[in-house]
Amino acid sequence: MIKMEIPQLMREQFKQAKEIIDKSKNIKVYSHIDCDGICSGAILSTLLDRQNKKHDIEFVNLDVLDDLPLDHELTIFSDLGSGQAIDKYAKKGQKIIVLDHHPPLRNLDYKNDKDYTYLEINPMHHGIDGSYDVCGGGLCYFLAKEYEYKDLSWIGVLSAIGDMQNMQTGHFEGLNKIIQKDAINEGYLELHESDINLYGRSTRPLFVALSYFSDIKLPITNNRNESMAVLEEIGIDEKNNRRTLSQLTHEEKGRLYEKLVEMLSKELPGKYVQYIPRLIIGDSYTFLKEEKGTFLQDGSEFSTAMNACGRNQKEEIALKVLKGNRIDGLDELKSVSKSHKYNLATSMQKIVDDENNKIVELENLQYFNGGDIKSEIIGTITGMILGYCNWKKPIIGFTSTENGLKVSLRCSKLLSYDGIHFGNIIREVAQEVGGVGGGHAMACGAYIPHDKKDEFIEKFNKKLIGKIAN
Ligand SMILES: [Mn+2]
Repeated sequence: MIKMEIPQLMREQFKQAKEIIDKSKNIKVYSHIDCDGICSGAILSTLLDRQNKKHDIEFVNLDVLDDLPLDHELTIFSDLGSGQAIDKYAKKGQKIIVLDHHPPLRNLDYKNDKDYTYLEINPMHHGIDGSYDVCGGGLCYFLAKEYEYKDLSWIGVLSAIGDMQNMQTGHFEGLNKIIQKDAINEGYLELHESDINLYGRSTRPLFVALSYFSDIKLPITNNRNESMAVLEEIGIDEKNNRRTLSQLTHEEKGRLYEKLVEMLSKELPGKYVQYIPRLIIGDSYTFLKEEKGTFLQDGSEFSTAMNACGRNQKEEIALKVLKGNRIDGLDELKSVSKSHKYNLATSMQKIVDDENNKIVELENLQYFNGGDIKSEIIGTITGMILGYCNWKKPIIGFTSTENGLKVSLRCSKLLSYDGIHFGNIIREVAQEVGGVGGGHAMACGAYIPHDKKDEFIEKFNKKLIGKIAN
């Protein structure tokens, strides 16, 4: 593959952004509430601190952006803005910078006829993929690099992990590779190429980590006894020393890999067999400046903690930790993560126990009613439910909000490897029923009118005809 560089025009845009910041005194940053958005905000805020620039930072949902009054000399939007009418109320002489990787509404020439300054940096204006090559935090890092702040590269890597930029191939591509290389060179990151992909590689006993394998429902999925039996069978002495995945030898990891391949081969229809290695293997990331054995060391676990903050309106805690506070910031982060886990577990239990909330399976999809589950966690819950139902079809969860019915979709990675992009499908179907939607290939969502649920399901089911292996 050809090595990707930042295109010349984009390079100039980063220089312009720096000039705009250098000349501004009164600055506001709006960023998104997920891991990528929080990392973006942390990079920008650190950069502004180091320039002695006073600034406010606010983490927001996309829906507030279309009617936003602009009250500052300079407003910076990160990980959002490209798809919203953010400059509706821009006044003469004001300045706007957008650093976003989502599909842009406006083109590159948009700024030319305005009496305010408008600079939008979006990879899609330069032929660069915003799903796999760079995300919001990455763009913010390239701006920080204009100031020589390469020490912030690890936050760029974390943002890309949280944004699932490596989901298709198991490793980073494009501009993300440059950020990864900077983080390694600066001594912040250790890359483990083609590791076994299990969540909790150094914080969970291996049999527990294994029981969370839920992309395809296997005998070990949600079954700790079976996981222990499997480890016993392949000679990994589990009972006596309760090791984590990261403590296994290379040879033991090899045996575990073979066993997972064997189990998956039994479950998968022929057309999916080619994807088995990608389901098991992927790069893993260790942050070298974090304390050994803590959850901040592992890229996936760190990003989960960032998302937990976003889902519980505690972004300021995540920001504090990313900006360096590992004392009370870390304690607060632990307690948010803990109560988040508890909320997920109790919400899950409600659905599993409730007779009225049964999972309904149609020809090409399955769905459930989330009842009063908070809209912030319905996506995560939907992902967890996937481990209890038919992995060959996507699972859709619904929950009621004051802005309409929130829809969340999750599916097995296999469906996206096979070329289905549910983010694009949900956008189309949501629009057809008068809603809005979008997102990733295998994790996405929408808001639709309350009375359009049946129509949405019917249209969605029809759209998938011929795409799902039954
Ligand atoms: Mn993002």
